[in-house]
Amino acid sequence: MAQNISVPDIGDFDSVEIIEVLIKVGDQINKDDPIVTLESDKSSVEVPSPIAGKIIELNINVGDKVSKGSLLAKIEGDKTDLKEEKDFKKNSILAEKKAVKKTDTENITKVKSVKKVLDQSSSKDDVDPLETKEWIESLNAVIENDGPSRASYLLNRVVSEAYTAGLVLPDTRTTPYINTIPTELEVKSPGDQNIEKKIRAYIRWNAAAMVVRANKVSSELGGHIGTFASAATLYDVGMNHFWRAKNKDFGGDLIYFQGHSAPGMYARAFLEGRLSEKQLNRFRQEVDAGGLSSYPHPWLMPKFWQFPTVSMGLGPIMAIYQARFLKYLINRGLLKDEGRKIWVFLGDGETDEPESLGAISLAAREKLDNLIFVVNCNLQRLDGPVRGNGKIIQELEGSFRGAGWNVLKVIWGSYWDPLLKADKTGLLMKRMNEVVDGEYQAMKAKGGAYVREKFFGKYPELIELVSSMTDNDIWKLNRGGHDPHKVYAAYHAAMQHQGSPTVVIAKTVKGYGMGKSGESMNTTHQQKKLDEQDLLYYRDRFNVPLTDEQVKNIEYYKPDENSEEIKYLKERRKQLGGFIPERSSLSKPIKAPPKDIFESFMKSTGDKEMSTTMALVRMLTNLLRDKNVAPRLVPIIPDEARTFGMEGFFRKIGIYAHEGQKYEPEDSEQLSSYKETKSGQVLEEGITEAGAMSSWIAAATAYTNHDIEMIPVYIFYSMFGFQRIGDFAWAAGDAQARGFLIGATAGRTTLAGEGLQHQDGHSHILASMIPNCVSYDPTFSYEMAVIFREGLRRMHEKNENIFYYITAMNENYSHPEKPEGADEGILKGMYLFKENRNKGKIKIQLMGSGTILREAIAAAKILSEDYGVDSDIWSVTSFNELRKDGMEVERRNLLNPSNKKEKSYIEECLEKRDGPVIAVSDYVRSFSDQIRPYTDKAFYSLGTDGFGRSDTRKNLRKFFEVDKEHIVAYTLSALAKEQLLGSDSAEKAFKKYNIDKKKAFPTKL
Ligand SMILES: Cc1ncc(C[n+]2csc(CCOP(=O)(O)OP(=O)(O)O)c2C)c(N)n1
Ligand SMILES: [Mg+2]
Repeated sequence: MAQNISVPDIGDFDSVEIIEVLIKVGDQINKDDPIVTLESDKSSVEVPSPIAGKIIELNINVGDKVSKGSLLAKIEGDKTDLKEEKDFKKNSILAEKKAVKKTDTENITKVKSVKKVLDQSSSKDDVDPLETKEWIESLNAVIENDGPSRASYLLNRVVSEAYTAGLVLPDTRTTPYINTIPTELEVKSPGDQNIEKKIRAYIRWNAAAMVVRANKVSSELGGHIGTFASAATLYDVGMNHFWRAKNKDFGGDLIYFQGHSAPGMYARAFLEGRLSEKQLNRFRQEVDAGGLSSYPHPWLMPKFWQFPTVSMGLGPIMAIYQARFLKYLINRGLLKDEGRKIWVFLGDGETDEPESLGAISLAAREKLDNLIFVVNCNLQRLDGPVRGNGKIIQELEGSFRGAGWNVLKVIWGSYWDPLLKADKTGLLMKRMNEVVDGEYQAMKAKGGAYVREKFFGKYPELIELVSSMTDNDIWKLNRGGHDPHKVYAAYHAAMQHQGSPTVVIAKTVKGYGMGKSGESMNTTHQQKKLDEQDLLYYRDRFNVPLTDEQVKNIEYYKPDENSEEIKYLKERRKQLGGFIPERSSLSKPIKAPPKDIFESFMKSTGDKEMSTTMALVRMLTNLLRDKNVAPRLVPIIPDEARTFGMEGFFRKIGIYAHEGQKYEPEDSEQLSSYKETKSGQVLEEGITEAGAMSSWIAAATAYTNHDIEMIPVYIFYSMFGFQRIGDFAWAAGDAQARGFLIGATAGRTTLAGEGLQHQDGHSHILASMIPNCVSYDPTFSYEMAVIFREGLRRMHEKNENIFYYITAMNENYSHPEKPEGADEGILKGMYLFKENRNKGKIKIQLMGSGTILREAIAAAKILSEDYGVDSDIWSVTSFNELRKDGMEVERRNLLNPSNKKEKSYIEECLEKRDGPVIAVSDYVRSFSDQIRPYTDKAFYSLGTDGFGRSDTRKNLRKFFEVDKEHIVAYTLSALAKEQLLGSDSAEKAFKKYNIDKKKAFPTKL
């Protein structure tokens, strides 16, 4: 049966133009295949076919204007699809809902086992201990007879009833200051504790020795001993028992190591035989190849480190979005679900960074049970305690529990177990709760007698509790993070947990084992030298089998390859699939799309006006029709899709939502309706630039972390780009990200009304600082197309480790046809756009970038017609790329004084051309000034230095003196300075254009 295909509800638009017809009569098409592309003044959107079938009539042409209801074509539907279509909307929503229901029930956290509640003896607040006892006995009876789930249900019901009755409920954000997992329920480690202890001792020793040796070479080199000393057990348990490496059978767990614990990872790799003694001796001496980087830097050690973490705060948030991106890949069917985990190590001080905790609610909301944080709470930062007056572990527990995480506190080691069991008064737990971190820190610096007096001494019952213990026994009472049993139990529980992310909050001692030279002391963080006595102490503390002489020589310790320790360590890693960390990539390149996908952008748009943002969105729409590229595109938008005219993507490829869509969207009848789906492709990130950038980094490094090449395109307000997330962009360079960053609404005067905080006149300068960031400021759609196509080829087909920053504007204008042979220049950074040869006596070289090129083109016309000044107009697509070339060539010339001088690309372009250079852009002058050294011509630059402000484009360009009138007047003045023209022309022009010479320089306004 034939069916009409009409224009659906397209929102507020009427009479929109058809810019592409994508079908012809006789075509057999699938449901949702695009029929035509419509374009309003702001965005373009495809109209999909409602059913599958054969096109039997076509009723429109390119250029026609259509509105809602206009007939586009007729289709003879395949039978099954006709019915399908009717039920389509209903079904898709229902299906998503069903899927959600299923996962919801799956995710109900099962209470597996629980120990019985102990009847702790009464506290002073207990007015009726007998009654309390009865309540506790009832609870125990339920646990025993009906199981823990029933007990939990009853408690929750009682609490709800109490709330409705107006009772003030207890604060449940935090739990008592003891381990979350009761001793009876701890899963025991299957490892050989004796051997593991020895291995850990050697790693500790070698890590410290490596830092000390480096500082013997030069005290400039630095390094940290105290951090890894506090975290050694936390890492070792993971390495020996939990973290599975990437290999041909498994994708691998991803571990974000705390930046300044790097020495410990090198020390382990040394025992594993992956790093040599020679390499350890080159810690922090990297300039000649073969050294070890100070911190995890994939750029410097590309086969070892995976994640740059040392700028504190970036690791945690990047890891959250990494875990989310892993689920995205799985839900989109691009990766199989292998139960891979993302582990993230961070310091307790590091949690001060807003980025560290800023996305934890997202992790819970997205049910990222593939994510495990380990916060090493050594109670110290750099200068001193983290919260001397408070308790960081409790504070973090509150934040994470509040956000919906599974929290596992690992506070006390096994030596405390008998004491806690014997504490019939409840006073031990009370004391644990009341001591603040500053005191806990001091106790570990001052010894057993001090702990007896200050900790247990507060209550006679507690003094009694430890009366049979020596001071040494008391000193040995360990903290949870140093107890491999407790750590193992927590990691095991974290691995099993489903439905939410887990945080293991472990209590440790900074500088553990360093004794008087830096255990739990405020100066520990900076400690990088240990004298002979300290080293001997450290050796003895961990029983490292080295002679005094060897200790004095700071020798490393590595047992024989056949020793039980090395055999054990290697066997453990073999069982877990290989070594960690290790960086590799098995991804396949994506074949670059055929030329014709971009061909339409090479032609003139005629009278039709559009912005480069629109052109880019159209390119992306076209790319979504390419079978190689389409599934790999990851459009990332920080809730500005409508600003950039990208709402057409919602319906077309869906917004990723792990729970699908549980509601019918308000605009469900419209073509661009807000469609959330589990297999959605768009990452609609909400208002978080840090989050969106973290998503981009996850996608941009998927080629190494997931062995799949992805093409992330993150589009943002350019002003909220590099200057907001500059540190992430730097880390992205380190991580060798591949993808596109699009600074939209770019340029200081192009984004008119928005004002000072929105108008970007410097993002390109910031981009230029990142060595592997390639950046462009194109003016015309064909430039954008050439640049984007080359980006796809270089990054995703040729696998170059670079990323692109491209600015796009929202100013509408018509676009000319690509000049013959311009491609090479567009990519190198400049090409001759036009020559004005009207037999003028004087010549200038006029350079422009972004929309200000258009002012230059207009100025050239005036100069030619009114003043007889001829010009060569250069479209500069990238001052940044030109500078890179200029610098390199200049250096080569300086290194080879006896060779013939090599020419930079700028020189090649300009050498046979006359006249001074006038360079203009919508950015600060230093942007165009960058190329000044690479030409011997007189050089004048105009730019938008100063704070922006809201006004019309015309007024803003006048204010910043980059409009055509200023370009004309300043050019005439420059020609006067160069003695190529009398000064009267310039003076007349200043008058003619009402240029106020008394106006202050814009940076002062
Ligand atoms: C963004 C950032 N700011 C400052 C530093 C310098 N820094 C390195 S370690 C450190 C203290 C870290 O304390 P914590 O997170 O508690 O780690 P610990 O060494 O105690 O495990 C500081 C301030 C940094 N690396 N990154
Ligand atoms: Mg700390």
